[in-house]
Order: sequence, then C-alpha cells, then structure tokens
Amino acid sequence: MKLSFRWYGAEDAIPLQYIAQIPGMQAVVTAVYDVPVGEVWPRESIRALKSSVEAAGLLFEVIESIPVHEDIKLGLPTRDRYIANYRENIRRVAEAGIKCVCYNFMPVFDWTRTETEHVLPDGSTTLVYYEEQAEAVNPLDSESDLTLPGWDASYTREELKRVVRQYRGMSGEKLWDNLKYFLEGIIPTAVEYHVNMAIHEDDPCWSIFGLPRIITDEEKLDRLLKIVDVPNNGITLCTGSLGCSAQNDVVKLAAKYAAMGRIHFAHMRNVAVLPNGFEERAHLSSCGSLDMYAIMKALHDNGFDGYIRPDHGRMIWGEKGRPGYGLYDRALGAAYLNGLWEAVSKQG
Ligand code: DNO
Repeated sequence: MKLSFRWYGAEDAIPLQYIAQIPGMQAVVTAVYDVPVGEVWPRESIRALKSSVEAAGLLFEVIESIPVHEDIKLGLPTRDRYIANYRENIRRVAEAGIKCVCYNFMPVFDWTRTETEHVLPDGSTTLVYYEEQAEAVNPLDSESDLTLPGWDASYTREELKRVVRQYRGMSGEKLWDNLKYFLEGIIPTAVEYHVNMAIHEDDPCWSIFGLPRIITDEEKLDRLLKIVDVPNNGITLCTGSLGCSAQNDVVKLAAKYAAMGRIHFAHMRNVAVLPNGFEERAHLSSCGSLDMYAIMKALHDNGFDGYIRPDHGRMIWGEKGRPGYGLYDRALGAAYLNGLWEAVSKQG
C-alpha cells in the first residue's frame, strides 16, 4: 500500500510539512479547487500543486476528485462538452504524473451528514448521520438547512433547487445509462494515459432526498466494473460509505475487489452503525462497527498495492478545522493503519 493524506491545496490550514512528518506518509491526495465543475484545469494550476507537494518530499500521484458535471449525470445534450473536458483533465493530470483519479456519481449531493460537531462521550466531536434529522431536510424547501457537509457550496439556494428538480422522477436505471455513457467516454482515455479511475461509493450508501443513488453495494459494484471491463475502470473502497449499512460486508468486498485488481484507492474510516443512522468514530476497530484489521488483512492478502488514506477524523485536542479533515485524528488514523499493515505483512 502507499499511504496518503488528503490536502485541500494552498487554502488548507494544514501545512504539507506537517503531513510529511507523519511516519510512513508517502503521498498527498489533492485537486484543483478553483475551477468550476466541468471546466478544464489550467496546466499551471496542476504544475503548482505538483511542485508544492513534491517540495515537501511527497508524491503527487492521486487526484481526489475530478468532479463530474451534473449535466453528465442528468444525461443532458451538453454532456458531450463536459465529457470532452473530463478527458482533457485526465490527459493533463496524467502528464503531471497522476496515476489514480477518484470521482463519484452522486446526484447533486456528495457525502452527507446531519451534524458536524456531535460531541462524543470523551469530548471529541464527530460527524453523524441521524435519519430523523435527514428526513427533516428538504432541499426544495427554503426553510431547511441547506448547508450540510459535502454539499457543493458554489450553488445558491435557487440553483440547488433547480438542479434537484431536474432529477425529480429520474430512475436508478436512467442514472446507470448516464454512468455508462460517461464511462464509455472517458475510460479509453484513462487506458491510453495509464490512469486508474476509482469511483467512490455513495455516502451514505442509500438514496437521499428522493434522489437516485446507485453505487451502494456489491451487486452495483459488480455491474459498474462490467460496464467497461478493464482494470482502469476501478473503485475507491470507502469503508465508511459501504460500512454505514450493515448489509455490506466490507471485509468480503475488500477481498473480492482487491483480488480482481480493481481497488485503486482505499479510504479507511470506522463508523458505528446505529438503528437510526451512524456516527463516525476513531479509526480503531473497537471504537466502531467495522473490523479494520480484517479489512486491512483482506486488502493485503489479496495483493492490494494501491493508495490508501485515513479518512475523516474527529476533532480532538481542541483542534478547529474543516469537518472530518483535521490533522490530529487523521494522523492517529495513519499511524494505526501503518501498524495494521506492518502486522498483516509480517504475518505473511
Ligand atoms: C468525503 C470524501 C468525498 C469524496 C468524493 C469523491 O470526505 O470521501 O467527498 O472525495 O465523493 O468524489
């Protein structure tokens, strides 16, 4: 595995040097954040990211994410222009040495939580998703809280309502058609430029606010991989996204898709699955519902050699920062993942 850490570019309060000081840290996962979704990333911006990451002694090999324009997910006639731009972005990041691109195909809302500062018994704060709170949010109702984490802050309320309305009535099958069209448009470029595309599962892995979500479980992952059946069409195994549903056996999925050579990136995070949703917890297995040791062992034993990063952390030690993306708890997560990997490697 290649240990990596997400960094939000020059705007990120966490200096690259701090990331480089985490034992075993090899790579930074980042993106160009100041270009509107769907447009082509300037070569200078990619170069600037690459040189700052490399100046800190870290590898610049993974992008998270090149976002997919809503028109592609909606299957609008304008999608061809955005798909052409997407191909161009793959070429440009590949030229800068990128080997893996993470993306998602969630309509409108990326990862969604209902509280960002839920206080755990030890005084740390964490991200949670409680169904009763999610049900109280209606993106078409102006009175609702429209600033849940993971939502694209560049939308105004009115734009958000417009785009949510565009999806009304769209079936999961239609979204599959649009995903197929997208993959058939971009995977040949990824193959040509030796880039591994790694789709991120829907988070949480069920439909929210009446919008379809399709990358949610084993059957759907199998279907996705078959659409274009080449290694470059792969996945980001996000333990928290899949593992927030007790229906998903994350250990089994890690083993299966690693053996197939289709996991290019892993997001490692623990969650406590509750009757009414889930809470993000510290990475340690005993802190949540997932057996992190068994997942790491499944990856290791099935030949996983991709990138891995500690996913969301809690806020601990008084740190203030971007929800889920502080330094301290993610660094503890990295240290723990290193320990697990050393243990599973030495066991042979
Ligand atoms: C949340 C992240 C996601 C992820 C995207 C990939 O913390 O895991 O936002 O980056 O879904 O496109």
